[in-house]
Amino acid sequence: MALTIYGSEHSRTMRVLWMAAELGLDYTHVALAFDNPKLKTPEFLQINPAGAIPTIVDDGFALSESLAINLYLAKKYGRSEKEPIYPSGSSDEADTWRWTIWAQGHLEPWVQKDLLLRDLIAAIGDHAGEAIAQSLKVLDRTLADRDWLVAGHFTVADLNVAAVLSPSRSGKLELSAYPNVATWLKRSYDRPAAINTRKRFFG
Ligand SMILES: N[C@@H](CCC(=O)N[C@@H](CS)C(=O)NCC(=O)O)C(=O)O
Repeated sequence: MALTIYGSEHSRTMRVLWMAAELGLDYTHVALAFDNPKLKTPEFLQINPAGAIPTIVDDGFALSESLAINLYLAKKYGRSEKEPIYPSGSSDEADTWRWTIWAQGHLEPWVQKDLLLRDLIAAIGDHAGEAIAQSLKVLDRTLADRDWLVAGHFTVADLNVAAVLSPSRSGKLELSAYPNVATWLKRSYDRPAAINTRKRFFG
């Protein structure tokens, strides 16, 4: 197996680095920043026509989109029989896709805007704040009766949603009204693979 992960740890690539650690994968890390001109060279555009990170090449197979990469890696390399990181069974699998698509489609756009456009929020009203509150309410309600989102144990669904709410983002959100989200996020980021990946790349 030869896996290369392209993308700086100061980007969405961090969620892929976390997944690689959960899976105990060896990989080559090419830490290109989001504004590195190499992303727009013909060589890089061949592996990701969007010229963005993260991108991986796994035994010659190129894939982009961070959450899709995590689904792929979890499905291909998740080995645990007891608590597979890529859940078995079509309903748990579908629920995992659901949480991933939800994180990408509903949560991330507003978390991202909240981060990047904080100074413009006054101009667009508090729509971002309201949209994030709605999503956090959904997540908090879901986590009221469980420790993990799917299958009764930590899965790629938790990793993908927690990664969208990474400390650099969620640290700027007021989570006191969402205690289940706060404890679940802590539980997720207290995992050895999360701690070790953050330590490895952020010191
Ligand atoms: N939805 C994509 C977003 C990829 C993305 O926008 N990556 C940023 C860095 S986090 C980037 O490479 N920006 C440079 C560009 O798009 O030119 C994912 O989750 O991977």
